[in-house]
Amino acid sequence: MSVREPETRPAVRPRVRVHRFEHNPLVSPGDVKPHRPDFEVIGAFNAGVTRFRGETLLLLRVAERPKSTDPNIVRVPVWDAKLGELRLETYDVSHGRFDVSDPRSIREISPKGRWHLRYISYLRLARSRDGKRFTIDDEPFLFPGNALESYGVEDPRITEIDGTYYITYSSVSPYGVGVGLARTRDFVTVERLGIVFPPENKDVVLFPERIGGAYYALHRPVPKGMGDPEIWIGKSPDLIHWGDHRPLLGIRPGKWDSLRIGGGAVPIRTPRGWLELYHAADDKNRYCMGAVLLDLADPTQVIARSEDPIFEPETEYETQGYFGNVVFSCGVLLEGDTLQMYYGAADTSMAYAEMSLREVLDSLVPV
Ligand code: MAN
Repeated sequence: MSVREPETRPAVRPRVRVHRFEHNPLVSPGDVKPHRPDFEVIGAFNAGVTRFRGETLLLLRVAERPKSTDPNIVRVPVWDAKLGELRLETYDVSHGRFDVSDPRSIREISPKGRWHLRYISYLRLARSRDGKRFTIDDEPFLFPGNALESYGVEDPRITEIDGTYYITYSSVSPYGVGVGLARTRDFVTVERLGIVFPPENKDVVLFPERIGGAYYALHRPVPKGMGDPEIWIGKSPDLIHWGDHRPLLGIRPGKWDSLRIGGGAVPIRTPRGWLELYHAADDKNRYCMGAVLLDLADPTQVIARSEDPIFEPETEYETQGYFGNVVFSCGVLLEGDTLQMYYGAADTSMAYAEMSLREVLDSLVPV
């Protein structure tokens, strides 16, 4: 005889109300001057955010490619560390020898064919007094500068610790995607501290304070063969050397976070725990934002998590673009009860939305 399980109904959770800024996007590719005249800006997105000397700073990921008039010719920009300049690799895609199914990359169809990015990304600052109208710096802030960054630097997160601003970013090259660490105190000069997580890893987010004497980071290794792209947590005495790694948060088959997940914003300390806003893609590569709550004294412990996304691509600037159906936040500020979310939309532009911290916390389901 089989015993029927009692029917478990999910508790009805209040939905989080999201208020998008009416003049979104905040920054579009057309607002950004390319770093050289023969290039065009195709994206200004996935920015890190912080407050600095009374201003809101966005550290934009700017993606540029060489201007082209011939659709059969793809020119791939690569930072040549030996020459100390960009080199353009040219591919004729008219003979069907290349896989161009993903607009972001190109690969020769052969057993040894490697992926190349069709653009190069670098980091550039935008500054604002009101958090909405931004003035973009004329010069890049962090441009690819070594062999481990030769395909670009992407998706920065900024964490302030004791007056120093630490920047983690994807460092993309033929060696794979690793995570670099840099620091600045003035947003004028910047010092690289090297690769802190080797390939393949991305989405590294540093906690803003020591916990029990140690620094903590969320990171996202990409196992090949066994395992999935999921969020891990690691510990460090000095932000450079990382260990005691553990899986923290997994994908959930059949749900909005079924394909891959990664840390998004710098964790926010709340009375109920560390609130982390993370991104996730489903099987259709649709990127949404959700949240997880971690124990204040031991952030390796998950307290609660979003059952449904709290924020998903809906508007035209989120569903259409270089890579559509993407909302991707690398930074959220807290003002009273308001979470101020800056986010990349469709790998094209930067946008802004607000939500209530209390509503987000109330929406989470204990795990
Ligand atoms: C990956 C990264 C992000 C990008 C998303 C969506 O997670 O390359 O930079 O925003 O994919 O394309």
